[in-house]
Amino acid sequence: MSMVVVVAAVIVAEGRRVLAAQRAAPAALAGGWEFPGGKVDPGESEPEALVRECREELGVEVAVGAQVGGDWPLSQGYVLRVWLCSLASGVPEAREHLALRWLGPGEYYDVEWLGADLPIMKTVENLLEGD
Ligand code: DCM
Repeated sequence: MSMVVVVAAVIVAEGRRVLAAQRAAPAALAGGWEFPGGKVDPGESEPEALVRECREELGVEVAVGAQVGGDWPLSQGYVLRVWLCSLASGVPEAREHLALRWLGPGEYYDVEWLGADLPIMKTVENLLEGD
């Protein structure tokens, strides 16, 4: 069975802040918070998809850094792959999300993370603590 790859960006800014985005759709996920991203298009590399999705959804250019873990489970037939990113230019705006929030240390769990994203937040917290 071929898996659909979804990529997501953990955009990290000064002060160990990470960008969380509140989904607008579908209804089952709306209101939940995620690391922004989306499906890889045919012929596109995963980092290319990450850059494109951040451009489309947030209006920013990102630089892709280290991958966070391997394959994160999503719903059946989907797998999530995640990278740390930094902002190369622009200020994120919610073009497709309901809202955006920068979360600093002590705030990482102030949003209702989607089930797939919560363990990623935990791993990222550990990574950033070690910096
Ligand atoms: N998804 C998720 N967490 C993310 C990114 C995506 O749980 N950080 C899920 C939501 C959708 C699927 O992946 O079920 C495809 O995402 P999208 O609709 O954004 O392409």
